[in-house]
Amino acid sequence: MSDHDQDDHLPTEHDAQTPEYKHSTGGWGSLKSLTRIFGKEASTPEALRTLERQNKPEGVMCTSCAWAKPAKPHLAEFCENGAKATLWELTSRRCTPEFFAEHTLEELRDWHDYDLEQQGRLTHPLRYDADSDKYVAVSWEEAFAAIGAELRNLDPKSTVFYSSGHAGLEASFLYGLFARLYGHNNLPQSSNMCHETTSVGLNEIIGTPVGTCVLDDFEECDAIFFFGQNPGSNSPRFLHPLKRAVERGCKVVTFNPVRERGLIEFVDPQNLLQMTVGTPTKISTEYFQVRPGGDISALIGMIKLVLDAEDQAPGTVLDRAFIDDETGGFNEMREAVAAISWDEIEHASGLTREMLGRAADIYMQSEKVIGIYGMGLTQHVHGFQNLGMLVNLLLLRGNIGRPGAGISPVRGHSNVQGQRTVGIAEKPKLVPIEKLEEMFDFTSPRDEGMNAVAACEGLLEGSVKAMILMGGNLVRALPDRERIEEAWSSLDLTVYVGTKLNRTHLKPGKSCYLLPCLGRLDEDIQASGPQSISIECSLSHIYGSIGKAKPASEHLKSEVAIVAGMAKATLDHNPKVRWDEWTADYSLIRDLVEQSYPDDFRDYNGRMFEPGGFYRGNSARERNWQTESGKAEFTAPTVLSAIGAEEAEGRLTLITLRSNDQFNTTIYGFSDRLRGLSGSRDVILINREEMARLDLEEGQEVALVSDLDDGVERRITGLTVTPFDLPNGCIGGYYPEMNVLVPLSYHDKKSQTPASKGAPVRIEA
Ligand SMILES: Nc1nc2c(c(=O)[nH]1)N[C@H]1C(S)=C(S)[C@@H](COP(=O)(O)OP(=O)(O)OC[C@H]3O[C@@H](n4cnc5c(=O)[nH]c(N)nc54)[C@H](O)[C@@H]3O)O[C@H]1N2
Ligand SMILES: Nc1nc2c(c(=O)[nH]1)N[C@H]1C(S)=C(S)[C@@H](COP(=O)(O)OP(=O)(O)OC[C@H]3O[C@@H](n4cnc5c(=O)[nH]c(N)nc54)[C@H](O)[C@@H]3O)O[C@H]1N2
Ligand SMILES: [Mo]
Repeated sequence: MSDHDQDDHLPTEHDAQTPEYKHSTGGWGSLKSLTRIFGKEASTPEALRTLERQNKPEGVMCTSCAWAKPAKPHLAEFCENGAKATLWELTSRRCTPEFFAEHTLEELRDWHDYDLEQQGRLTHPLRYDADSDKYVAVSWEEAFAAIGAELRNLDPKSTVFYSSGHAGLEASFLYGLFARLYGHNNLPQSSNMCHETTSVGLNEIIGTPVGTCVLDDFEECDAIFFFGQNPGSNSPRFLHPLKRAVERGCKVVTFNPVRERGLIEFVDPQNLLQMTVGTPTKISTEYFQVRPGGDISALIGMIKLVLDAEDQAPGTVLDRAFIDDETGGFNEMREAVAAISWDEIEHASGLTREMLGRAADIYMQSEKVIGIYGMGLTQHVHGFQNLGMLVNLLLLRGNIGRPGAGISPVRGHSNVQGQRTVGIAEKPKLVPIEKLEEMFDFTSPRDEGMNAVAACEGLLEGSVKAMILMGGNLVRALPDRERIEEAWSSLDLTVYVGTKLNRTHLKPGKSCYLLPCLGRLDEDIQASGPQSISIECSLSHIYGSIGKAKPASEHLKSEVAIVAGMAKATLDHNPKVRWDEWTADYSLIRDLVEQSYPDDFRDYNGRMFEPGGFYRGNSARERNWQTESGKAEFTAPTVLSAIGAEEAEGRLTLITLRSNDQFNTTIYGFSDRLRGLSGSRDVILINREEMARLDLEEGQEVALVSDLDDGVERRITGLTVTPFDLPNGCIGGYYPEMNVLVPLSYHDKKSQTPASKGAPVRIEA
């Protein structure tokens, strides 16, 4: 079957690909998977000590997802994936200059991504030597001086400073400041491929770029509507408040083309009684396998039914006062919805009127409703309309801006939201530019910088000359991977700040440095003593985090120190800009953040270790709508599906999925335990009816080709046909393997978030 089964370092727990998984999320399955990783990652006792402190007040904040950390944590306040991330970072394996002396980059490019990261933590700053095609050790001084010299030679506007959402608020604030002092706003971030639809969309319609809920809302809500977010794999600690909500009678209504385990049932690994007796908690009251992109129509259907109910019993269903006082665009939305027929809705959503009636009934019977969503709504060409329809539904009954209700995007990387809060943004209007200019006595660039898609376009056309990556693995994570990888080598300068070796590091620009940083779990000692950092979660709370693990090597530097080192070597002296003092004492950086964002970060240093984090507030939660109109805006639908390509004979919609055994481009193993799959990630998932229609056999090898008519050939071969319960017309595959097939130009209309859940493809037998 798979090419990985023979590998001895790979999991052997589920050798066969069994689409029917019998066990719940959490429970023994997750403990077993953890034990497997713990052995495999060759971790240290340090790792166990770290896990004990994970996500607790005065502890260390998980490096995995961005879910909130409760004020009263569990004894073990981490999930399977948080533990994996910790073990992954605290491995005892080391990727040293001796390793690089033995391997050219050309040779390493033949390795599997998994094997690259398995070499362990990077230990020394490295310079790429083109003559030998190898990385060689270099001193920090030499590296900074060379990077500074290159940057001084380049036009700042031709350089790009990327952040993956790993680095803390302190390093991120300095990184954004460095970019602006140097002369650009080219600050793309991982969220550009992720929740940019949220940042742009929610901002336009309710005047906030982030969600409006806090943890307490989950203790009060009567119903949760879940669209395209998979907590079992991607934010497992969320399963605890979810389970508590269900147990006190809250209804959960789920829309997802895949029947995801964590949304069906849950066994609490922290609850010994439940583990031994083994009765799982049923999570979803209703589970609808919507067609990919069909959420717009599903929501239109529900909105229609709510409006009908109001017509039948006027004054009993809608929150009229709220709609009149707080919102705009209701009538336009109502007319647009009325013009759409049930046939259209049923076709586009793949759901019947009766099913949507059940969902609408739950909505109308519930006083307090939360709308949850993730990549299933954001990564679409009409992602904005997805969000618009969900917000419409909530606004009808005043479900934004009161306790127990609201809209809650579940964010990805642990500090992805926070980085945006402190200035990682390509749009200067999102940053207090004037204040920064005053504080640091400089003139900041006012023109809009590049987001991830614009940076790729610049790379392809040759106008981008340098890429500095604060974390991330962009040649894997970006759409149109093959074209991007090819163009990458033409860069004049590439600087990679990371913890472990990845594919992108094997693509050097003409001048290239690989700089190893401390991870968040590592002890960070600077001139004034041990340092702490801070992060922001999905629910807009800020938490201090203290790493205590012994660093992988004495040569590592913190991200703060690396940003400062590069900046000092690049910029002219400015007495207001004190890189050395800031590096010596991060509390001084927090003072600067507080000065720049006084409302959000009041008494930052004083409050950062408050149990449960401190809340930086949210305007929409207070019904203070910071939109153009000053109101919350209804959105009139203009499309029936979020998919950007028309339906056509033989055309299928590809949804790219994550397994519970990966964190983005980091692949921990080849098991997708919660979906009952394992062994290989080079598969296409497809239902048996489609298989018969397309004349495909289980286990057959096929190729997948892009079916977007843009003249670019995109193809992946050697994929194994694997039967899986999905709606007709769509297939599933794994991210990042499938990124070759997601076209760069195929993205959300407003935010340019790549449409990774809706790429048009064709199967070639
Ligand atoms: N273990 C683990 N945890 C992670 C990550 C990881 O890779 N691994 N990544 C982190 C990051 S950066 C992020 S952004 C988050 C991502 O977390 P999620 O937002 O959960 O993202 P995905 O798993 O990509 O997709 C979510 C769900 O969308 C469904 N879906 C696909 N298309 C559609 C559609 O058209 N409509 C609907 N309703 N559903 C659809 C899929 O079946 C899937 O269950 O997770 C974070 N946490
Ligand atoms: N087709 C498809 N494409 C997608 C997605 C999808 O669902 N489908 N999802 C998109 C999403 S949501 C996202 S967020 C992006 C993610 O894309 P990326 O930003 O590329 O994120 P990661 O894969 O998390 O980056 C992993 C690397 O970060 C480095 N790293 C880890 N910890 C640290 C640290 O503490 N500091 C530093 N400096 N480096 C560190 C390590 O070297 C590691 O190899 O991919 C996007 N691409
Ligand atoms: Mo993400």
